[in-house]
Parts: sequence; C-alpha cells; structure tokens
Amino acid sequence: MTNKRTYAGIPEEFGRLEAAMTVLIPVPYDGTSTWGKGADKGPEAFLRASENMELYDIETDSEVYEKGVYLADPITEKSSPEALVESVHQVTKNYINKKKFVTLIGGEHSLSIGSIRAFNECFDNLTVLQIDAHADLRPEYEGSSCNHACAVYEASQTTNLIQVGIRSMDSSEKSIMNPDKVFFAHEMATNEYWMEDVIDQMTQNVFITFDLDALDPSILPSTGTPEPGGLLWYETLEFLRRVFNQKNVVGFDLVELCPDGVNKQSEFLAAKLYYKMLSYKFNDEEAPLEGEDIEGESPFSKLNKFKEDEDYD
Ligand SMILES: [Mn+2]
Repeated sequence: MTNKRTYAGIPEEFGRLEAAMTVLIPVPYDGTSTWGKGADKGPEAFLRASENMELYDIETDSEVYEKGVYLADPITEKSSPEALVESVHQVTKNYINKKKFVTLIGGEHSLSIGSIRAFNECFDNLTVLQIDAHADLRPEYEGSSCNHACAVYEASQTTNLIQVGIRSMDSSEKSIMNPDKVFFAHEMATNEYWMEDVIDQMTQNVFITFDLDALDPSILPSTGTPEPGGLLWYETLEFLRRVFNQKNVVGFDLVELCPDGVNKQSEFLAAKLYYKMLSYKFNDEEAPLEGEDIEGESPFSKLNKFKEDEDYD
C-alpha cells in the first residue's frame, strides 16, 4: 500500500481509510452526455488541481485534511448507464455503512442517480439539494432512465428534492416539478432572501448534488452545457456555509466537470469548492485527540439508520 496516491497529496497518515472521516469516490464517466463530451476526464483534472492547492483555509482557520480524506478507487463501470448507476449505488452505500462522510467527483450527472439512491436508503427524511442549471427531471431520455437528463427524476419521487439555480428545462418537466421547491435563476437574481427561502424547505438530513454548470460560465467554463446567468463564487460559498451550519449535510457529489485540456480555472475552482465544502462540514467539529480512536465519531452517526448506539447505553 505504499506510494498509493492520496487526495491533494496529503500525508499518508491522513489518507488511510481507517483514519479518514471523508471518503472521495472518483467516477470518470461520460456515457450519456449529449453535447460537450469530456466529463470522464473530470476526476483526474480535479485531483491534479487539488494537488496544487494550499490546504489551509483562511475563512475557517482550519486544515480540514487533518480529519482524513480517503481516495477510493475510481468507479470505471462502463457497460451500460444502468450498470454505472448500480455500481455507484453499491460503492456509495458500502462507505456510508463504514460511517464515512461520502463524497463523489464526476463524471456526468447520471451518476447521482446511484449516489442519491444510496443516501436515501441510509438516512431518514432525506432532502436532496440539487444545485444545477438544468431541471434534469425527465423520467427517460434516449431510451434510458439513467441518462444525465434524468439525474433527479427518481429523487423527485422518493426524496424532498429542492432545485436551485435552474435556468434551462423542457416544458414537459413542468408537470413533475414542485413549484414550492424549485428556485429559478431569474427569480433568485431579484430575491435577496432566496437562501433563507431554500433552507426553509429543507428537512434536517441534506445530500447535495452540485452540478458545476449551476455556476456562471464566466467562472466555470469547462462543463458540458454552459448556461449563462449562473451563480457566482461568493454567493455560492455563502449559501453553502449556511446550509452546512444549519443542516446535517450527509454527503455530496460534484459533477459535470469537463476539462478542456488548456484552461485550468474550472478544475481549480472545483478543487477549491470541494475543499471549502469539507471545511464547512467539519468546521465546528472537535479535532480527535492524539491517538484517540475516531471510530464511531462520524458527525452524523446518530442519524444513520445503521447506527444503534442511542438504544444501547
Ligand atoms: Mn446541469
């Protein structure tokens, strides 16, 4: 196990599975994208950018990598969209059952069907916070229910789905959409209270599926379908900080990074965004003491269906 690559090049002691609070699963998948190809290159570009990022976070005055981040083997299933979704579902669930804070880097958005399914099986009353330019509510597209255009249809039926930043959809998706739980970009632009309004719709347990095309193409051009009128950096961070502070975020995925091989700002933004989200997640956690066993110290263990400690003291 020596010389195994670690997330962001962190020291091996923080990269071991046993010591890590967070697991990062790369999913280099681009099987169903319709226009801009290249999301399969997303995880590698993200990891390389992460290795060139400073690991002290000024805002939270923390070095969250010390909580441990385990870089899992990439999921490379490519035989069919359905097989990819099932593989993501199983691998994600496996790490949740190990009481880890599970995160994924894609890869196109269809992988989230599998990650959301796993989280929904493991956490009660799950809210799925979808940050995205696209509604992605089609029950089926090009012959598959596991197409990226269908990324949150299942979530709309089985979870408390909240959609933020939406500015592109098909009229047929209107009938599936819940008007109280969709926040269109053009309305957010004139509603100074949109962040509170979104959080008011949430249950306590929140999984975030963050399609990077939610961001404005001026700050993140390298994505499959760049839509004008997206979120900017500091409003995105402020919103995420509030969600992490007020809710129990149980995991997240970042999808649709399509590096162009030349400009590096998009993968660097994704790397920084990921690290910010970890910094917010573990900001108010007590660091485990030297030599202390962190097994069972998972920040959301009490809400995990597989944890039974409250009944057994
Ligand atoms: Mn999208």
